[in-house]
Amino acid sequence: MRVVYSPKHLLHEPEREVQTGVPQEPYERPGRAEAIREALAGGGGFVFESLTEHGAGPIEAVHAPGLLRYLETAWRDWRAAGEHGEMVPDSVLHPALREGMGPVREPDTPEARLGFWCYETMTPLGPGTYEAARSAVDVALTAADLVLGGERAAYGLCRPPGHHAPRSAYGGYCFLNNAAVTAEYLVHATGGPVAILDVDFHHGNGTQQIFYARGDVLYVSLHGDPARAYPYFAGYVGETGAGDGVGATLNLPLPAGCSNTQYLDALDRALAAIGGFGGDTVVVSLGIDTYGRDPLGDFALTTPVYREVGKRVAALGRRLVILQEGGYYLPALGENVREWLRGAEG
Ligand code: SP5
Ligand code: ZN
Repeated sequence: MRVVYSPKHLLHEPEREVQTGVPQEPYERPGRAEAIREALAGGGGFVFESLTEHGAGPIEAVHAPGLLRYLETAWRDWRAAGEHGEMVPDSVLHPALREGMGPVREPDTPEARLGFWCYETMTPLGPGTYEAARSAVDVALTAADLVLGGERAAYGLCRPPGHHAPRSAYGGYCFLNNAAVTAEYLVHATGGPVAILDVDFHHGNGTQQIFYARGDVLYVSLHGDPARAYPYFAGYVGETGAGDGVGATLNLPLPAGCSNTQYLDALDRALAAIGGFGGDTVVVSLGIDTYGRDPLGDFALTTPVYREVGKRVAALGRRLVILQEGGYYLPALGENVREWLRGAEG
């Protein structure tokens, strides 16, 4: 299988992440993508490709132009205002703050703009973040190009990940929604509908939000129940889409301790929904934080299940654009990704 990788992800190097007020070593760190790269380079017939630049157009097709402009200028303006450390907001735009008062416009000062665009404290923005986030989108779109060019499946080693970024905000270690940009790009390129299968441990609230009222992009996710797991405020069963998108969102929340068998049963439900939806291309948001030892997940999956998951997804008979999302247990991350991809090759 072709693998798209760029060393530009190394430019995003968080120093810490603040979880419930406690600063700690970042889980989302450069070593993640390097562990995956090393595992895939170590055998299994993976062929590495570098990225092709696609410009801002495909990004602005799903994100607010203001978000992209903000990410591009944020670090420079922060420094110009005399700040030094990486950027974490002290105040975010909670919807209740302006309940009944209509929208607020983007403020002018660096700290106010930060709380306007970023929705939590675990996703610091640093000097190289923007360039890395742009490279992750280009990695994803280059993988899509390989599939449009005739490959049955291709893998984009995206970092930073993307599925928590909605149209007009960033968070959840995600700045630009690589999978959403790619799905929209594929809708335009193929003229047909596109399905997204999100198997990261966390619900892809950003991807769901972007396509919630769209009937031509199906979003299906298996994840830890948001009643206990990040992102808490999206991913419930009752969320099935709005307007033209009614029926084009399917959430399958799963319990703590979820076993391989329970997981594969839920996967079969997800695949049945995708099979019943049109289109010939599926974007996979591939998170490996479902692994039993992952520090951010609470499922009990073991390494052999990943090959089986890849195999069942490939059995759909659709073209696959597989994009990396989460996965934080480095000793097994590369092997688990490799098993998934080998399964997907059939
Ligand atoms: C792409 C991806 O996998 N993003 C995951 C973002 C989740 N961030 C960590 C959430 C941690 C929840 N808080 C734990 C409380 C510890 N006191
Ligand atoms: Zn995740």
